[in-house]
Amino acid sequence: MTTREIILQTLRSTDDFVSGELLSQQCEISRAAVWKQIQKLQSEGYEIESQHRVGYRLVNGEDILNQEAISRGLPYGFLGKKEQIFCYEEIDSTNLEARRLILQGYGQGTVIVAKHQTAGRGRLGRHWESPAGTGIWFSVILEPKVDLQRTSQYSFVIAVAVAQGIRAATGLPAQVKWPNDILIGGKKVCGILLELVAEMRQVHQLIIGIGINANQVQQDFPEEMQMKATSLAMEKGQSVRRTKVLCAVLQAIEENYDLLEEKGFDAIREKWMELSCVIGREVQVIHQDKSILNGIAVGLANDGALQVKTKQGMELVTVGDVSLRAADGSYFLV
Ligand code: BT5
Repeated sequence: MTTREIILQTLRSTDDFVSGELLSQQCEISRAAVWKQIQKLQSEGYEIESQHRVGYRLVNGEDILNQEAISRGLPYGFLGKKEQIFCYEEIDSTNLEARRLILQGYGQGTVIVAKHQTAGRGRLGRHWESPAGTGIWFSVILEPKVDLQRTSQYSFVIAVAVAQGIRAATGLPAQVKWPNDILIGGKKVCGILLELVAEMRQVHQLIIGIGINANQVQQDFPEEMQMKATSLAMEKGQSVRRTKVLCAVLQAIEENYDLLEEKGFDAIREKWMELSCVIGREVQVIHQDKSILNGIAVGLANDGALQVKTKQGMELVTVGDVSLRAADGSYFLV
């Protein structure tokens, strides 16, 4: 291990201060040399607090979203190999960057992360709030060997993975809402945007854009969003380590991607149903600002359509946004 690695490992092992003396003994270098290494780490973005006569402390642990920290947090697999992780301070949209990287030859497993998006996008050209430093804004490029019809199944793979990743990293009860929003306590904590690079019937790449609200406080959201949006920190009551959440989600994407290939959509559907906040609930489906359907959500079809039991019979919903009926009888669209 290099000196740098020993210092980082020691700082990471505790939330408390570590004395310069201890670090100098462990690295077998002088305390002045330790201080130099600390300054170098700080210049790379590690937030290290130093206190005279006390020592050094890594603030907010791993919350630095860089290539090294992310690749270290991932088990060896096809997703996020070190040379396929791109991190930006600021970018227009990680999905747009994914497109540009595809033109340069990048593919399966590439991960693009930005601390700030200037043109973050939702579905149907909607705007996605992506302020600097507080969220986890990223895209993943996948190249599944499937025809166009089956690609929608991947949006459920991703929704399940994001909910599981958030649960694993934070313990928060994240739920999925059709088609692929992630909610906690009925508020949106994450949105997913799936885009295709395809020809006629053949899918070349899936670009999966994921925006997770991590450390925002309520006032960080525009006023009109404050009732509907939340962040992991708001739910947890303390800030979260973005790298930890990101790595947990990436790991879950890989596991569920493999699960779909090995066991088929039934296995994913089962998990989605367990994590869903719509199944068994009265829902209203809104499309182009109009309510098109009311009924009880009962399941998920093979193509990802939501099965809704209405007075007229079973309907399959393939477009639109789902709102849930609240106790007072009103419908609430997140
Ligand atoms: C989505 O769209 O939920 C997909 C969002 C995907 C964002 C990621 S970030 C990384 C990648 N790069 C991108 O450019 N995009 C992806 P949709 O279901 O259309 O929801 C959009 C609506 O959610 C907006 O009209 C707002 O009402 C609301 N919204 C916007 N920003 C939000 C935020 N940060 N948190 C919660 N709600 C938000």
